[in-house]
Amino acid sequence: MRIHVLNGPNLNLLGTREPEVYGHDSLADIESRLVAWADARHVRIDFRQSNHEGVLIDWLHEAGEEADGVILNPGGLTHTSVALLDAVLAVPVPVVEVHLSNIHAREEFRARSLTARGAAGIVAGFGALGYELAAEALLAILRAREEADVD
Ligand code: CA2
Repeated sequence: MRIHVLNGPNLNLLGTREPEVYGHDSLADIESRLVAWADARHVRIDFRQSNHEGVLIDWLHEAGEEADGVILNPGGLTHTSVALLDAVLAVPVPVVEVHLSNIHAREEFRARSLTARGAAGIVAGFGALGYELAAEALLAILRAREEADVD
């Protein structure tokens, strides 16, 4: 199983500011935790971050060809990007959206996720643990699909 984990704008700053909202972990800490989770399950993780919408779109297209599933934290683009939603909808593999913070318990504009319309599901509000929960959900979806294919 190969999971591509794509992180959007400003998530490279994690751990430096707003720890009360996003926690103390850096993105590198989150990656290490997720890779440890994945190693124990023979899952391969490709973990990336970009501040650029077009790069994230290219990576989603790439994941559609190379990965079995995607975990996506679109950052602020969650609430604004129709182009990113279109890319999520175009990807033939399941995408699970993750947010460190509970976007429903914050400013009103964060409660709406455009990208979630194309996602298999979303995980929000559990900090770094959310990435493992998203991976767990993705694995369950992929295994269920495998079983359905075998039958
Ligand atoms: O909760 C999440 O994971 C978000 O996707 C994070 C985005 C925010 O725009 C979304 O509404 C929810 C922002 C990430 C910015 O992270 C920073 C971390 C430290 C300092 C500055 C920004």
